[in-house]
Amino acid sequence: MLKPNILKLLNEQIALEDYSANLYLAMSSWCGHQKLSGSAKFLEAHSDDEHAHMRKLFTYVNETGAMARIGALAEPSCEFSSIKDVFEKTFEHEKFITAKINALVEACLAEKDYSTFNFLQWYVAEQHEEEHLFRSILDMMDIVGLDGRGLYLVDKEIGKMSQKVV
Ligand code: OFO
Repeated sequence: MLKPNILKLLNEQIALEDYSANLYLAMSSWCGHQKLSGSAKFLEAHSDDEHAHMRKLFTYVNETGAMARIGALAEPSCEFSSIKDVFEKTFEHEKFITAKINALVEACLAEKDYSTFNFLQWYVAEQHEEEHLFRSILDMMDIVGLDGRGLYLVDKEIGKMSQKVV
């Protein structure tokens, strides 16, 4: 049985993963509008991954006998100054999500909720992967550059990374 504070944090995380899915979909839309089809495809696939992260939490909470809640979501921004701006924001967002997962893990330890602690280890590993993924995209932009041909190549490479990771 989940303690009330753990249930509250898990339900907040459900909303955050759902928000992440919408944020990446909004970013995909912006990229598509800029004719950056590789980035649009990648971010759309990543939005699906975030939705899967949300569903995984949803299932876990309901399996414990508690009730998963679907909270209201803020509208994500769809205004970006450049492709670099988009991916800097994805990286910042993932660092924010990592901090939220870490806070959940710490709360589980404080409450001696080892089952939820164990469940959350998947998210701990996932956040490592996601921060690495977005950092590597930013590194590629710095190395290749984003002028003319560079932008074309970077977008194409990002498109190749769009296979599902979940
Ligand atoms: Fe992008 O990560 Fe979910 O959890």
